Amino acid sequence: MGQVNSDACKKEDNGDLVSSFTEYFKKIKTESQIISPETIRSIELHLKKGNIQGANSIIRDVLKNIDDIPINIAVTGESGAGKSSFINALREVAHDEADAAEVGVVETTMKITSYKHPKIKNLNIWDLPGVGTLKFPPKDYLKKVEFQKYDFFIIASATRFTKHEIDLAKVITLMKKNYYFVRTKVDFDIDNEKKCKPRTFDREKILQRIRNSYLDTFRENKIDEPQIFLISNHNLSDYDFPSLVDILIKDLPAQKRHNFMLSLPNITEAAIQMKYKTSKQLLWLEALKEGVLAAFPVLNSINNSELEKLEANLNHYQTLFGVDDKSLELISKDCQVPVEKLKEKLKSHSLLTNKENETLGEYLLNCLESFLSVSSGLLATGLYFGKIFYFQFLFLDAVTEDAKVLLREAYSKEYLKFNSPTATDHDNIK
Ligand SMILES: Nc1nc2c(ncn2[C@@H]2O[C@H](COP(=O)(O)OP(=O)(O)O)[C@@H](O)[C@H]2O)c(=O)[nH]1
Ligand SMILES: [Mg+2]
Repeated sequence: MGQVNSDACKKEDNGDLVSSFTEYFKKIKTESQIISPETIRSIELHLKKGNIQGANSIIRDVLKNIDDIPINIAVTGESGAGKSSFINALREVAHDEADAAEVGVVETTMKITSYKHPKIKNLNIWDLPGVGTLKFPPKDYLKKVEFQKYDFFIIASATRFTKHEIDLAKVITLMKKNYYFVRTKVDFDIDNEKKCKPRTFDREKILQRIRNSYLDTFRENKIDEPQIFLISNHNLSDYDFPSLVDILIKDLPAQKRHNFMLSLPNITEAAIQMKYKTSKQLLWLEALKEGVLAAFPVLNSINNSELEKLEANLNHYQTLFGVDDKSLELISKDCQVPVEKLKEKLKSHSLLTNKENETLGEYLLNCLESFLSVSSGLLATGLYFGKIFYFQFLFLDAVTEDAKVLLREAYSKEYLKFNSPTATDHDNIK
């Protein structure tokens, strides 16, 4: 693709810039945009008037806050409801890790504990004792737990929701905050039914029956029919957890979505895709902020300082997408596959290692050429970004693909473990 190597391309053109920006953000559903529709409109307006500086200054302001914006999630429910397990699952922390929330501990005090997300530094999940534990009226309870600081409340239960919890939900609404009822341990209900009534077992019917039983309680207590999410903390990808995540993202203000989406565990391809989409939006904004070039940059020479930047960027993406060395070691232990075998399946780990008979610059350029030829849009925009951004787009694609490959591998290992009596015969990745 001669286009990539070419040095002299189109002139800078505001028309292109406006339409590319608008086109790009129009394609993203409003509920997953990481900047508000008003901000998008005002950037567009500046671009239309040819005021690139004005547009850049808005983008700069947005980007300044996006990484540091705090997210505080409250998880409340009676002892045994599965709060600690839920918090560990959200943070992708195993129960036996040092900073895990302790599971199976009976709470009798008003102790509130906060858990930092291991990768998203300003995301905290708060483990709150149940409103019924100390028999506080909901208003006093909310005052005690400093309700203002939370973005939303998860009200968890493994059985029925008590009158205290339903009243709490009403007061949370009065305080203009969102709450979500989460019914944990549905795997338990499903397994029980399967064992007790193997012949008439119908998973969907059971889930619907559980859901309906709650809707009746909510109706009786005169609260607007809220959604209830049935989940298993032992298997987040199953049941309603993915729908809960979709709703949470939609309900969050745009500027909080980026960090929240990045914090999600890699439980499904859809979750990985969400991380990809949010990172790509951010990269577009960063590239625009740095300024658009009049010509396509020369890509096949990379100096040391650029290489350092690229390495840091690739490591950052690998960590966020759970394909860094540390994560691979954990996966290797779980799946009992050597790290080196896993790496053979992944793209991102070989991107910055030296190649024989080829300089790193030439190698990356080749990767980039094939990447740009399939990822329509980046060149079709008529916009040219700084050199580093093309590599970042390439890295982002590679780590996304790697995360999906690992998810499939992990799933196939689990599948083999549970379904094949001779699982060990198949236990090596081919
Ligand atoms: N089967 C199943 N067990 C769960 C689930 N969530 C939690 N548990 C178990 O329920 C018990 C109490 O969980 P924990 O997270 O400590 O509840 P907490 O007291 O609300 O923090 C522990 O033995 C957990 O392993 C779930 O979704 N499914
Ligand atoms: Mg607990």
